[in-house]
Amino acid sequence: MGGAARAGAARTEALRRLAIGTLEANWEHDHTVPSRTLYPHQWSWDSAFIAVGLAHVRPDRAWRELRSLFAAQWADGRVPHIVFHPALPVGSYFPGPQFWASTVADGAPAVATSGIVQPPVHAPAAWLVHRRAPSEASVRQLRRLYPRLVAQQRYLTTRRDLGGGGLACLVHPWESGLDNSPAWDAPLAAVPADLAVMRAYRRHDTAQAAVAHRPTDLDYARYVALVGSYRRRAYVDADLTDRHPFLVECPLFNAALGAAEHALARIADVVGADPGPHRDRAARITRAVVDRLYDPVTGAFHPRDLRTGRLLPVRTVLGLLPLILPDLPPRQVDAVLAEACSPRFGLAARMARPLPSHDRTAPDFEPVRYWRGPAWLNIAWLLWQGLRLHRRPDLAAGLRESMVSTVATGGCHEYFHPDTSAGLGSAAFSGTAALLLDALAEE
Ligand code: 9WN
Repeated sequence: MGGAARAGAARTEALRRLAIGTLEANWEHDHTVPSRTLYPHQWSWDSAFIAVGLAHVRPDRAWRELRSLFAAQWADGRVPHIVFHPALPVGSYFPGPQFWASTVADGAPAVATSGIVQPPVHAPAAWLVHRRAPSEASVRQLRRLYPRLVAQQRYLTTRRDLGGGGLACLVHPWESGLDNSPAWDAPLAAVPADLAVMRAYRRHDTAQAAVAHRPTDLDYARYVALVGSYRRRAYVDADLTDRHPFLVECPLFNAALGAAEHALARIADVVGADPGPHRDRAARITRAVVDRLYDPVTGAFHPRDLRTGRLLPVRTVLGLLPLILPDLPPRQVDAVLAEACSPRFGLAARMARPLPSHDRTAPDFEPVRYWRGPAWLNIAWLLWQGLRLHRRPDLAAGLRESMVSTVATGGCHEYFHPDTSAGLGSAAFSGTAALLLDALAEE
């Protein structure tokens, strides 16, 4: 082994140990907390990413992670974005269980949860966990999860199809996973909110992380107002179109919805169910993503604001994620690649800087504020999946190396400075650890 190869192997080993140690320290009896300080409960899409990473080291925990999340599924099929840990003291997270008051809603589980959802990345995650080490036990796990994954899809494709065009509609920016993305600025500005309201609450996040790295108080006033609007309707989706002030169709969320049907078709094959309906639904969702969210004029995907009926012109990393759809037509694949490789996002076979969460050339690009510029490993990982799916090994390798070197520079942080890769947010973040493990396994 030459010197460079030895250094490479040592880097891989050190990063693997860091990632495994982070996941171990964040394991909490039947799930992994995203961060002990900032996010001490269980989060929906984090758990899916965490399961993908755990599959490399503790497949038993990977299944446990998914099972514990789906144990909190509501009767209508929704998988809540937070499952609260009952033993934690009041004030360990805002907004906590008292604020959401889920247990009074019809069909909510006994355990306290939030009432909203996050991108449905769980079926592909379950499929990846199985594929990593297929066995009779993993087929049994798939069999248990399959009806729950189907119910999750049914909820999103029926009750949440508020626009009537075959896509799921988000009722809160938290549902996108990219909370304060500039994508949501315009629809959020229409949400009536009073900053003074925040005096009644204590934000937990700004006690743990720098204020300049987090959403603003005005953002939070609106987040709180939106939860209030949904909670007053007991989290019932019927009639939301007339009454709820935030209704958007997100390209990432809906690409995940379509990718989930593709994964379910594969899972159905293994568990002895009919994959046909999943394939049909997958094709319909991909068509709807293209018809409703692709703008031939800009050559990019944009979120749709159902309150105005228009596409939101802002270009964020959300617009690149339809690449995770295996049946995305070649024209849109080319458009996404052109957008990703443009100076806006800087994707390349050799990347000088990590993939940002927002257009680097935009005037409202903010390099340290959460989803308004910083680089996140979960987003890079999703795009990496898309690049491999659409057979761009050169770009996939460039992005993978960028993911690994970002963590090598910044540590196992929640997000990273998009120029320097300095670590930001939580310093021991499970999602980063898990997806790093997956990226390292490809070496
Ligand atoms: C609100 C847990 C979650 C992630 C989200 C990320 C952040 C929560 C917050 O943390 O959101 O859901 O309190 O800011 O934006 O993607 O799932 O890691």
